Amino acid sequence: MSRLIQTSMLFTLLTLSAYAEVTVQNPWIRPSVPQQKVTGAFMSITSTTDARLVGITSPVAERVEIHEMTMENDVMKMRALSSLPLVAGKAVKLAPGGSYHIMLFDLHQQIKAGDTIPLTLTIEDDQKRQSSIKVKANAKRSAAQ
Ligand SMILES: [Cu+2]
Repeated sequence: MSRLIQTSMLFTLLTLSAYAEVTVQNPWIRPSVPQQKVTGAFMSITSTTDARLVGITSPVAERVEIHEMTMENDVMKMRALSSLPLVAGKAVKLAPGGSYHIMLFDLHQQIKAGDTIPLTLTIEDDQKRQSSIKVKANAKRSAAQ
């Protein structure tokens, strides 16, 4: 087989197996006080192709959940989602007071303002292939700080 054909076949394989490219902007986390066991994390996530955020882990927490806020009988309620859809090219905002946020449970340590907290996001594309993205969330009291 000629080198040219080999190269073009390789290129085709790479193109077919391209994973969703995901960009995370301004990841941040709320500082905690001593003994506090739960805190929230926020960010904006954009995928180049249709995908889903299917899980999050962090070394600082026993469990990390994706939460959705909904209005039920005039009361705001939150529930854990098994996955969060990421529509191609559309930024999904996880923000205080918004539709979605991330919650960390059973914190192993206090999170102090100025800390950098690692989070690993698991993304599943529309062909059910998973990839992970590591982000560092800045501990601060608001998105703007
Ligand atoms: Cu929550």
